[in-house]
Amino acid sequence: MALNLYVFHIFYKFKVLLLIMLCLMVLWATFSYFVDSGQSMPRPKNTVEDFRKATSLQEEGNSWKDEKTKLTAAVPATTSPQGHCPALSPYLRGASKLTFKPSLTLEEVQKENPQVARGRYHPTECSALQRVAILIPHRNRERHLLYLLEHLHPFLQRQQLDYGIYVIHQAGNTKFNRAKLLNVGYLEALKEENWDCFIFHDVDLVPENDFNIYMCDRQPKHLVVGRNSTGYRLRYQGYFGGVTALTREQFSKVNGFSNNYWGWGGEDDDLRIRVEMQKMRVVRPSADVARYTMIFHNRDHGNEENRERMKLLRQVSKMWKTDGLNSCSYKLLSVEHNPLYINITVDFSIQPKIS
Ligand code: UD2
Ligand code: MN
Repeated sequence: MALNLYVFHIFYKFKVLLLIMLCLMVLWATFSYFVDSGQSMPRPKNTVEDFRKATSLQEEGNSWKDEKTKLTAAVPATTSPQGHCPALSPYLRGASKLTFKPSLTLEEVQKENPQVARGRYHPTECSALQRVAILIPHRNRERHLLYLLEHLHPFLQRQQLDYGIYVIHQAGNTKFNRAKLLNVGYLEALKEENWDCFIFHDVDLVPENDFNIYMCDRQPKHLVVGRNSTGYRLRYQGYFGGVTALTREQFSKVNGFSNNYWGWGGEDDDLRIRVEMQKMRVVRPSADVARYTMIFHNRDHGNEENRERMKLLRQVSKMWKTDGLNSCSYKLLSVEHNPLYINITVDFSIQPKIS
């Protein structure tokens, strides 16, 4: 009897153990199923991650999170037929190695861009999110202009933008005035299209990564965090030179650039002060996409350092209302619609130098 009881007890324990093992196996099977299916889920593509980085706006100082959320919500996530283009263009490639062929000609660049006409392009598969005017101040830098056009046209088309490229050419030998040329570009470009966004662009800066999106944001945007010649680091806190993007409203709110900076330097800092005075903040894309190659050059004749610039920079708060878009007078010599860009030629020699 005692033996029977003992055997029964052992058998009972064995059954419980078996049951526990069975439960554990079921649990294990269920767990590994979910882990497996988790792993087999498609991971976001690198490009998508890159884009998130590219569009995650950085600000000097305070948190930008609220604006960032609003911005993300404002752009559609996918392409609808004949609707808006997607926030993330499917044609973006990321970082590219730039080459500058010595024998390149304008005709070759034209051939490479058959869809560009009279300096303009717009995507046909969807309607672009912004109409963007690229304004390039220019004198005596034809080679740089050629390389910029070669790289910029395909770059902007990959971003699915409705864009126009304006080259604002300063005629004659008077001191170069980059800022005033850009004011002229803004005023003249608006005569032929109600552009949403303006990109103020040095002729010698070529973007290296097409995730650096040439669209405007809720705040003025500085697109050059780094360039080859400065080890891809921001030159100084508050630096606003090279390539900037302001909406039509942002630029008109600050009364544009000052017209009084003749020669090299200061005009970019003046614009930053104007922006800050209007309680706007400079934003930048992340450092890994806001990268440029500056084609090597020496200081040009006629663009010598402006020794007045420190004095001018101390007067911005006094001057900005009366010196800018509303006081920009110039002699317009011509507006030519070339295949790859619109060329605006102006003469500043009849303008008295105000300082
Ligand atoms: C820096 C800024 C630039 C501007 C300048 C001071 C960067 C990357 N760029 O450029 O935005 O603030 O300092 O004025 O920090 N240009 C001509 N022909 C000339 C002279 C100038 O076309 O004879 C145009 C051209 O578009 C050029 C731009 O003006 O890229 C700026 O001049 P720069 O390249 O000589 O000056 P840089 O490189 O120091
Ligand atoms: Mn330069």
